[in-house]
Amino acid sequence: FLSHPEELGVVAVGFSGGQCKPGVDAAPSALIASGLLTQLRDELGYTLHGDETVHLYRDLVPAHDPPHRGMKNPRAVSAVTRRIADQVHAHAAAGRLVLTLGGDHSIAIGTVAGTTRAVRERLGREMALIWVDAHADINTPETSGSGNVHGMPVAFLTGLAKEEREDVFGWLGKESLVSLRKVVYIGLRDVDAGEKRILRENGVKAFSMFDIDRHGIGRVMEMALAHIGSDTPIHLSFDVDALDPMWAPSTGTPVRGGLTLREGDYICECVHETGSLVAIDLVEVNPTLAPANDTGAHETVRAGCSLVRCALGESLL
Ligand code: HAR
Ligand code: MN
Ligand code: MN
Ligand code: MN
Repeated sequence: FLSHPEELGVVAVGFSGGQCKPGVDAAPSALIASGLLTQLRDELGYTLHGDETVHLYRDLVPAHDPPHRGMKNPRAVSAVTRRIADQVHAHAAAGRLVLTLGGDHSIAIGTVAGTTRAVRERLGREMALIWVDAHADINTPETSGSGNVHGMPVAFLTGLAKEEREDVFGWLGKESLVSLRKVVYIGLRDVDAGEKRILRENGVKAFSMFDIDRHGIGRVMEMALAHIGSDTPIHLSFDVDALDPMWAPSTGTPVRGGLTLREGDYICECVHETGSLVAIDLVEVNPTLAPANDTGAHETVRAGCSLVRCALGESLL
């Protein structure tokens, strides 16, 4: 689906307004400082587009941003994700693979809107979304208990949550939405009651940690990719908290009982193997949160780099 599969559009997003803990905005710099982009260029052979400067989008964050429908920082998250959508769209429209380094998971409102629009325009087809996460991130503003928008991106991206106001996600048009039938979850283990109801009522394909324990990650990936069907462009949105805190402790909302690093890498390898990957997000790495020991941040960054390299084909012999 890519006219230039060896070209990588990189968007580094230092944004944390979709949740309340500072520090997740420092992730792109930490990932880049640990050598991720150099490895992609020198070892995996990608040509990189876009600069290595980390966008902070400070000019887009309004001084006064009171809650709207319970959402925190609604105008800031809306304006930043709208800008990200344009950045990602420009790379995808040029036929490049797109790598976005977050930031909290609210930024996926921008990344997925950008790719889904480009895929529609360029190929005339619908895109699939693989969401790897401990959380479902499908709260509507009304079902959310926290008001944090990083718990809502899938609801906005599938049209479950709608808003008229242009400055609060009203800019998300039909062309930016993904069908709920084309969303597949992997790694879920902390899903709110309202979210469970949404998943059930809409028959959303979801593989929880229970499914992974029962069938093994190999069989789960077969089923996940079979649901999507071959010949469908895939956007992979990977929340590092899908990994067990043993591997990725430095993240805002760690949940025990998660994926091993090897299972996470395997998910990325399988998606790469399809040849259908058009974009990947890596989000929720927070290098300033290192519970228990000071190697936690380093380990989390290393795990994030490994996931990205696997999705971009490192393991291919
Ligand atoms: N479900 C909870 C909420 O809506 C927590 C969700 C968020 N945490 C994340 N996203 N890291 O995956 O607030
Ligand atoms: Mn080319
Ligand atoms: Mn998430
Ligand atoms: Mn999560």
